[in-house]
Amino acid sequence: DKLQMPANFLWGSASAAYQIEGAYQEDGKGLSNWDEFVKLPGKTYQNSTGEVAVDHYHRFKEDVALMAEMGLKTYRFSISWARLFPQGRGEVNQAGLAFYENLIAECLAYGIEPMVTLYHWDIPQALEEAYGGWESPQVIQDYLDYAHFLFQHFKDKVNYWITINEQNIFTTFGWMTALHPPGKLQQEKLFYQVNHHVFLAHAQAVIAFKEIMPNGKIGASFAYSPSYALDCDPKNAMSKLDFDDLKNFWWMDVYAYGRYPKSAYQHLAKKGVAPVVSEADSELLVKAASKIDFMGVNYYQTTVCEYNPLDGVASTGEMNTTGKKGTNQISGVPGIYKNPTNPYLKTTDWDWTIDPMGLRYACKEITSRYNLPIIISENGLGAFDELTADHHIHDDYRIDYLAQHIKELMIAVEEGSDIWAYCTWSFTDLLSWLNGYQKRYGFVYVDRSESGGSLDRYKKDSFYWYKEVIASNGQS
Ligand code: BGP
Repeated sequence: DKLQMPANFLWGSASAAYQIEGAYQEDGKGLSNWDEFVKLPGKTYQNSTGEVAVDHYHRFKEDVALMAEMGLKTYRFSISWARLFPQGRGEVNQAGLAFYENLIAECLAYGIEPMVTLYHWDIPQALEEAYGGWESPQVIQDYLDYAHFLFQHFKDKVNYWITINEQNIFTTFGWMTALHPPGKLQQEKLFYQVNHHVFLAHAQAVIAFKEIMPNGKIGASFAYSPSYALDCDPKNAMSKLDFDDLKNFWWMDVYAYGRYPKSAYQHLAKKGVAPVVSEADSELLVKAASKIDFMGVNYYQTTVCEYNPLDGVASTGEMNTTGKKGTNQISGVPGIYKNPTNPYLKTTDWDWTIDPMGLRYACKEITSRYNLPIIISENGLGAFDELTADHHIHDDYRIDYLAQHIKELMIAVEEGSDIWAYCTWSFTDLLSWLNGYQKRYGFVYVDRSESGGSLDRYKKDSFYWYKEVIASNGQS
């Protein structure tokens, strides 16, 4: 029997406001933390910024027309909080709102289901300055007001909502490895406190949402990197268990159950860095967990776990941002785990493992642990693409990557996972946060480099291929 996707399966593609829109100071938009962060030299590859990005703000009609030509069923994008609320709160900026109204109308006109991410890493700078952004519990009310406004405004138009994109990544990079704003290093206690605020903001939004749109669908998108124990040495198996509690279940358990994994919490409490969880917090988190509709999964790679002695490697989380293989650092926490390379897997030029079966693993794990439907909200291959003289991009490597992942996803469905959507990262090429414009993910090539470009769009070979995948519901 051939593998099959459900008839109403949402084949999609994803993006995020800062990486695509540009127009960073237009029509009354306020600045975000990222607008400020990229001004600091050396933070991004060749100091690339999203000031212009791929100018989606002005070219969204052209981009959505390309989506329609491809037959895309859903388009996942994020809203720039500071475009809507330049001060982070208060009066809505009508011109900013009009952009999203038009974008959503354009999608709906072509029968493309909009999937909206409320927060994809760009917090209004005004809130950073007012009270330190996510570091203060004040952010919870402001995020809720922002979310509430959007739920009310788009309740008849948007069915799918994602509260927070990759909470684990933006908090780790922001407060542990200093790679993202606010650029803090090893602030472990603050890191867990910030996360607690994000969880509470997410939970408040979920509860508010269900009152406004009882039939709408809401969840968070988690960057899930499933882990494998290096081997059957019990020490390594234990390191995998601890790794999962600290790096995966710490987030997914809160979304799905409303509580932190117990042994990880105890470990962090002993260290004096666990967040304080009041009874009211607990109630709120449990209530929200009972109301989420799906687990959003951004899947790129898997991890290997090996026991790490007390005097072992302590990583700062340095990353390969050049696309020159082999510049990745081994990460680890002394006394708990380290993450050696996986000899069975190939890697991308940015040293990310390529593991299609890991996607099936992720789905099965979530299905058995949480019994929730799943939306794959991101998956894709970052690569150098070459535009030929006659304007083609022969990205057979991307086709190969996506085809293998889709096949594993279909097996996951066969094996019992309830998967609603598959969004590739990304539709057009766009800014990679730390890796500039040379690391490309799109079906549509955008002529731009760190220094600029015509911004013209060209369909890659993968564009025509995915179009067939959608038309045949995964059969080809
Ligand atoms: C995810 C983010 C996306 C996107 C993607 C690719 O973590 O949610 O915004 O950037 O990763 O990552 P990168 O751009 O680092 O290659």
